[in-house]
Amino acid sequence: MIQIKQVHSLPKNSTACPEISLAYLKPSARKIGFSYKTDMNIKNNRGFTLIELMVTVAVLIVLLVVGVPEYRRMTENNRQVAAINTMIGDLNLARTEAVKQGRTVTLCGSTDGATCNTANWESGWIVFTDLDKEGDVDGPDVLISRNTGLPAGLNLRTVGFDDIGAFTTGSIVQYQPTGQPRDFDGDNDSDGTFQLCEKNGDEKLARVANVTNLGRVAIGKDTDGDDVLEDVEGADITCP
Ligand SMILES: [Ca+2]
Ligand SMILES: [Ca+2]
Ligand SMILES: [Ca+2]
Ligand SMILES: [Ca+2]
Repeated sequence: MIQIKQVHSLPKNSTACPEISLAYLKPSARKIGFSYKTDMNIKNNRGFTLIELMVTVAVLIVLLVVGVPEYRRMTENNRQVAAINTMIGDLNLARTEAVKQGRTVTLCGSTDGATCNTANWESGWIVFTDLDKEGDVDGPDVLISRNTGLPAGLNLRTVGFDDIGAFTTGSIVQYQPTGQPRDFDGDNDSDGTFQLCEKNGDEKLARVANVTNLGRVAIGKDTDGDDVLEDVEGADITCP
């Protein structure tokens, strides 16, 4: 412990504090004080030891190995949920408008926002009142909703719905004023499934929206516990 026993005399009436005024210390004491301060600086500014550096790098590697895939999976999951929820929203909208307006409402894959021209729903789709049921926005028909396409890396396709007229299989669903999907071939079976898949084709990552014969929409379930959701008929879906 450093004790300063000797100081120069202070001028009379001085208010300076001898304990902090180095100018009044003897040169030897000033030297000791300077040395102490320098030691503190050295202690505060010392760098990492090799072990500390290795521990830090190891922690960073663990964070990257564990955290990056988890973050990517969470991002993909959010993207899938948003996409299938958008489709479910438009299915419910189409059904509601068909019942409310008492006319057919068509929902179909569309790349141009005006015509039914694709079964690849990830490229976009439209919802519109369709008085003549011909799958085109003409006469009194009104465009109700339009989706311009899903993020890259996703497929959205249908299975099970009736093939309607000359349209490409799986490209069109028509809601009747009863709220049911149109039964084009009269076999009292008009349900179907929308399945959202990653383009890598992994069924375990897919999302499913099932449309019943009554027109109700429900999220697909996995009743057999194999991590693959099932379509409206109860079969595991298959990604394209
Ligand atoms: Ca029409
Ligand atoms: Ca049918
Ligand atoms: Ca069916
Ligand atoms: Ca299953």
